[in-house]
Amino acid sequence: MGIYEELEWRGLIKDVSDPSIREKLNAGGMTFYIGTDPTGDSLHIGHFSSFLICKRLAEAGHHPILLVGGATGLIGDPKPDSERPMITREEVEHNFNCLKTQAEKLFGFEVVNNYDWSKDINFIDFLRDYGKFFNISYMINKDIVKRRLEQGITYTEFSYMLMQAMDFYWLNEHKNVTLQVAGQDQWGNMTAGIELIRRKAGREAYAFTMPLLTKSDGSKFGKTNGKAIWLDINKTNAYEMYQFFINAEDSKVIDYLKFLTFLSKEEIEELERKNHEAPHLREAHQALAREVITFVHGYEAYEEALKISRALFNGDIKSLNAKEIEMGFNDLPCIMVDSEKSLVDALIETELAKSKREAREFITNGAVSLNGEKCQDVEMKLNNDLAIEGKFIVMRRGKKLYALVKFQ
Ligand code: 629
Repeated sequence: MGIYEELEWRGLIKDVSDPSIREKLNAGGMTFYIGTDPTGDSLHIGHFSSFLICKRLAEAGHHPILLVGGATGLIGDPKPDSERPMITREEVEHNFNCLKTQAEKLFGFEVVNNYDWSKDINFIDFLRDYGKFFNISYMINKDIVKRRLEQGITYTEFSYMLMQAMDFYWLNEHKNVTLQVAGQDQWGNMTAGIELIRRKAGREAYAFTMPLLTKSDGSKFGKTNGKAIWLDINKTNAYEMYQFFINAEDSKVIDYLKFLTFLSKEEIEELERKNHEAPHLREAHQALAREVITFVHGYEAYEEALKISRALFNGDIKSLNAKEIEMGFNDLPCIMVDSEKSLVDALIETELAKSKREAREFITNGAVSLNGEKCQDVEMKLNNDLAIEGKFIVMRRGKKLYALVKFQ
């Protein structure tokens, strides 16, 4: 199986600009690039799924370049539905630095910035040297532009495809880049680049797209309750990432393994069998969480996430240290306490109980536990003597409702 066939098996090939790409990918030795705009201060799981292609192609003997768009980030790639709000230069620069550091650390490949070669092109040169190669009818026939023409699109965003085309041209001229890879939403921008290289330099360049990862209902993959899964551990901790993958849909978990991990065809087929025969063991989900978290945050972070999730599952809160408690309960109702608070008040303030009467009832019925131990004392006072490392008391009401009491 060549790399092309492997990518095909993983479901990673959507559109190809030319059928000869199969041979070219299997032969190795191409320099290629994939780009992202610094619209935020961290990559997320959506970026991750497309950026992994760098490693896959590098392992097959190609040379990757990652582009972070310090110039294109100032303009904004048109979204299908509406114009993007402009972000400040300072913000773009800050985001650029964050993404560059993150991408280098994760993938270890060369990172370039299109601001370096775009910033000095003046408007007259731009129109004479690049604008002449683009026919307006070609530009307005691009899917994204066509969709935007009705609600409106500014000249600024309309020009975006030329900037990305100029990047491909520049990288082709200066770094011998002959291939661009991206998610399927980038097809129009990439083919504009191929066109520019062909007309302006008379050379052939190539592109292929990968499908975007989706959930079974067709919606975007990579969010839980509207929150993105970030690769920055300070924005999404390893335990949250673990929960995200462990809860992936059964019908999609094999697709995700193919997209997001380097497990081999044999290993994934084995997991597919297990997922069929013994779905309750969730081995495929485990493998998915393990592989992605280990890649992004390292094996120790994965083990920590696993430990937290086991402790929470078994109600064994006391086996966790303060840092692990904080990770595991990041999303929960939390109250700060200076020195002491009655358990009854704490239950009300965290909304685990609606009234004093209800709170007392829960306590006497044995429905309340503190750090995993049942507490039936209605006069109970919470203070940092009870807290893990003097910092946290985890309150639980019933089977599933948790809240955190944090001491200053
Ligand atoms: C200049 C800018 C280039 C080449 C690419 C770019 C960025 C590109 C873009 N990419 C998306 C992004 O930045 O907007 N115009 O969020 C995103 N990408 C990864 C995948 C994608 C794409 O980073 O390609 O398809 C989604 O995962 O939307 O010279």
